[in-house]
Amino acid sequence: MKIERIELRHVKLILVSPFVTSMGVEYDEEHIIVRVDAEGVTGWGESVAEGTPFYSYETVPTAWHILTDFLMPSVLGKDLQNIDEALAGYAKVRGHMMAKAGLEAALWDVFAKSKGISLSQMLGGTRKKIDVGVSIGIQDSVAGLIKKVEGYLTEGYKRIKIKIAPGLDMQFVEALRKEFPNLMLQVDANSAYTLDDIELFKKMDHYNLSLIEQPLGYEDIYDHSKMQRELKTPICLDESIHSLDDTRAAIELESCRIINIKPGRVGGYTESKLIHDYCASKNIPVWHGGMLESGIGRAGNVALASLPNFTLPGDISASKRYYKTDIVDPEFVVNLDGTMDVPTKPGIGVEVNMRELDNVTVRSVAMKI
Ligand code: OSB
Ligand code: MG
Repeated sequence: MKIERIELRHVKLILVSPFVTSMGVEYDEEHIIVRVDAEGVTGWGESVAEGTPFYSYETVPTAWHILTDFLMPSVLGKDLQNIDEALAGYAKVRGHMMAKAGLEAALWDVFAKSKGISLSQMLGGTRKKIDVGVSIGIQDSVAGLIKKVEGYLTEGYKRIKIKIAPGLDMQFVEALRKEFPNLMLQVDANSAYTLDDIELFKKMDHYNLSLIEQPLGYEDIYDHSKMQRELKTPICLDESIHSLDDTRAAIELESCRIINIKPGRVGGYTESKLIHDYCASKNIPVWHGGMLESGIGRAGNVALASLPNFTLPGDISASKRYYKTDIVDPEFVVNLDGTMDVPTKPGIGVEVNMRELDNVTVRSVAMKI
């Protein structure tokens, strides 16, 4: 495929409600939409670098810089036979996983569409529907949280994840477990704790949580191994895992028993698949994380989550849980049985709603041959 044109759009989507985590409050989500045109085929991807460097060091401006100055020039004008050729072209760029993943996603969409197959099929997906959960930000009150959870359970979601932060943790876990004894429940700390908080996690160990996500340092693997040793509940790593090598280190050190895969955090679908396959070989379940994506990124997440070792429900929720209007057609919906359909049409399998995309675009740039 001859790569003829690449366009970036800095988009800003307003969340339906503020998302509160140990990292701060988000009212809107800024990402980069990547469009690649090749031989009459248009592919779409989303870079999940955010407006702030709080989850990751990457931001929209750093990803924009890496994309326009290094990644886009390395593929533009090339006649690519496959995705690996594109990756080889920018292999010497270190880090900047979110920038890389946005471009790689658009290229996967181009190749899948050119072959007339769905992205799920091209990635090796085996499921027609995926199990989905919802990630709930820190609420003002326990009563408010219970109400939110009730609403999501009525919509069908299979499991609930709540964000926690020091002082905003046990009361929520205790109340939810009391109210919903059989609920599939997990917590995400986004690196807000240290090993000094071990007693708190030993208490949490009695509440039958499915997992505890990223309690310790955002680059840490070693301290998590010390904490995991003290707990029955599986630790799941998110922030600390950027590659297959990180995954191998974490599993060999027994730092976690579950891995959260986000293509943006590991540099794209190719690395995600390597991590997925390695975890499968070690009997480590994986699940698909989320970065409050628009429907473009979500479509890719749903396709990736259709691979066989994604055995736990993902942070992949309906479009309306995030945004009043999504930028794809049809929007993503959750079935009453807590599943989401994997698109079957070629590539990402949904159309981009150009009017809505224009509405949320803050700036754009295009490079042509
Ligand atoms: O830690 O999983 C996280 C959103 C932004 C940044 C980090 C995280 C999250 C979420 C939201 O938990 C998951 C979703 O997209 O629904
Ligand atoms: Mg997380």
